[in-house]
Amino acid sequence: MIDLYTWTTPNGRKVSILLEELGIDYEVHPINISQGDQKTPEFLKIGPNNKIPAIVDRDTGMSLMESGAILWYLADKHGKFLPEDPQERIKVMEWLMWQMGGLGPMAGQAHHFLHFNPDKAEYANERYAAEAKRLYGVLEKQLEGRDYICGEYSIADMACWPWISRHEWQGINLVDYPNIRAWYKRLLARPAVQKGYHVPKVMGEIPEG
Ligand SMILES: N[C@@H](CCC(=O)N[C@@H](CS)C(=O)NCC(=O)O)C(=O)O
Repeated sequence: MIDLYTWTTPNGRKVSILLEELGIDYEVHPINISQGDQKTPEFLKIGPNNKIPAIVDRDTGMSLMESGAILWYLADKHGKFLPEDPQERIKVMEWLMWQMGGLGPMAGQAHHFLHFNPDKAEYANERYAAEAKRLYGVLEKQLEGRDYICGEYSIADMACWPWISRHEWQGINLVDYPNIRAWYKRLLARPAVQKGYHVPKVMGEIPEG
């Protein structure tokens, strides 16, 4: 049994999507980051960086923060969505790191400047719009001739997909990225992705792409 501390954001949804894909029991603990729940002493014992997501594995008592580490831990523990072959495995790590260090942080900044604070900081608007386009270009190329980012469906796809679901906030039209659009819809068709997206609560329709 996994305790999942999460909210309605891309980083949280990565983990709920994987938990749904694994089909394992988990209990959701909503951490409303708009109200500051992530800064309470109780939460900080589990997530010392005051950010969601975080988990506690009741089998071991271990707590874990950072969505990339959580995805890796759960996939490794259950032997799914992570290849056994060492070279294929490290390619999944490579794209997981690309999401954690590139797509997530840059798209997150694009949300702040382009979606929440538009037309107030020209330099930042241009910088993050251009960086979003660059990153989409990288992913578009990687998906050429592949159904999934590393060939087989893996935690690299689950890490990237919730960020791509917010493409409109990043000034991106998926029509301009046909490989990403087809991949986006491929994942959207999966019941576990739809269910995981709506954890801890429904926030409207999932963008269709
Ligand atoms: N690198 C972290 C980033 C987590 C993160 O940025 N979480 C955001 C929501 S998506 C958050 O909890 N923000 C609350 C805050 O910064 O106070 C991860 O991937 O887990």
